[in-house]
Amino acid sequence: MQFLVNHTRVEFIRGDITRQDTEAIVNAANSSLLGGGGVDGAIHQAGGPQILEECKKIIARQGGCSTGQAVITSGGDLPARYVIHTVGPVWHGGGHNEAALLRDAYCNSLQLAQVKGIKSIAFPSISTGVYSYPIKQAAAIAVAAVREFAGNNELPGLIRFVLFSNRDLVVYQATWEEATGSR
Ligand code: AR6
Repeated sequence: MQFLVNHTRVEFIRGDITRQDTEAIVNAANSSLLGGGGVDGAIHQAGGPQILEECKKIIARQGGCSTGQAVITSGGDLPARYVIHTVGPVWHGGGHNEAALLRDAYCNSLQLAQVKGIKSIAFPSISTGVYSYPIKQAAAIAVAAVREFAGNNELPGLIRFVLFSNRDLVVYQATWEEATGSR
């Protein structure tokens, strides 16, 4: 499914983010930036050691990445030229600023992409795996952040949500349709 918001195409697909040929892909990382499981593990495995080397330089410079913030490395051996590493919140029941922090993770990733002049970007479903954020609530935040950003900015011209399961894809698409009244 794809939609146009202002100058930006927004797509929803089921797939593996490491296979995307967008200029940047987003990693659902943790604050250490040293890798982990899920998307993070898959990206470091497919992208090779160069990504971790660059993460270590960022750690030396700024000591990791706080929740809601984003940093950028090259894509190593990946088809994508860049990886934007962002840290979503761990779900603690919803009363610990999780919604604002998840929104920050999307907005700061998009902002960083725009500053770098990146034309296309792919997002996984941040925080809904190991970090246990309920998928419907996470999808509502992701969709709202992307819609608002695309409404106010020309770049990136393509924003793609890459969902790992069909169930997640259905949730994200339905959330988009509810938010926009589109079908
Ligand atoms: N492509 C697209 N989506 C994927 C892929 C893939 N290759 N692999 C998994 N997913 P998670 P989080 C989906 O746990 O919740 C790591 O250890 C997955 O099914 O990767 O933000 C980090 O180092 C789920 O829907 O990220 C952190 O410590 C979504 O990606 C922590 O996990 C996010 O799941 C971050 O947890």
